[in-house]
Amino acid sequence: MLKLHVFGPHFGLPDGSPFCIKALTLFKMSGLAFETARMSFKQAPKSKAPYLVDGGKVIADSHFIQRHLETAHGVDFSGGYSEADLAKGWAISRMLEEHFYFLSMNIRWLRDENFWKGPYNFFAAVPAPIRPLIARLVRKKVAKTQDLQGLGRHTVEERFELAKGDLVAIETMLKKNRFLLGDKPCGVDASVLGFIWAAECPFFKSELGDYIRQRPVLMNYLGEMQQRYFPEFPVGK
Ligand SMILES: N[C@@H](CCC(=O)N[C@@H](CS)C(=O)NCC(=O)O)C(=O)O
Repeated sequence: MLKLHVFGPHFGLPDGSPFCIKALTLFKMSGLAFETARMSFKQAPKSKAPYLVDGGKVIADSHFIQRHLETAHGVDFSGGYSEADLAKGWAISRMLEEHFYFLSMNIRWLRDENFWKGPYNFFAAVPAPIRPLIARLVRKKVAKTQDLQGLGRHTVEERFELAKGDLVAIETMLKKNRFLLGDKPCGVDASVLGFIWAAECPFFKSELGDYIRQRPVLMNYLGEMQQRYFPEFPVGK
């Protein structure tokens, strides 16, 4: 049995991590039977979730999980789109996963009002007396990552402008199409769903969430994808 290791539902979303929502969506698109299990940092090959256990193999990273489903299980995530369209899809997924993700993460992890009611819950398994200490240490690591990566050195307004640029790019594509590349969903939609949904999450106080909620094209897309793949997790709740 294919076992996908994730963090689990949080904040009204199918998972606390956009990468895990992406991987869950890929599985739902694939039609393959699978189970989910809680991730373990000891087992995770790259100390990150999601990862997939398939027989004796452990595959880390949502991209390599997708590739494994394609090569070992014959799943076609191309949606039949042309090479040129799939190239756009690749660029959009990298934009979301290597750029937008960090802008969104900054809002959740580095703002007190969001951190203590949000990501702090990820530390629930840590013994209570040292929980705040461990959480602060990890939060420091997140701040350092943001600083080294560079996005953390911008002002709040500059980060918002950059994130909005990503959202406008997606909205522009969605104005012509029901799904990112056309009238049927394909692999890149798993990524778009994960990252836009996580950023919209109304549990957090976020200018990105407020912005997305004012964009009917993005909200309709989120609603349609959620209904199709996660009917048990209504958008905006
Ligand atoms: N490139 C990876 C990124 C996965 C990732 O960054 N996961 C985060 C959660 S959003 C994680 O597990 N972080 C734990 C850590 O870095 O310690 C993928 O596509 O799966």
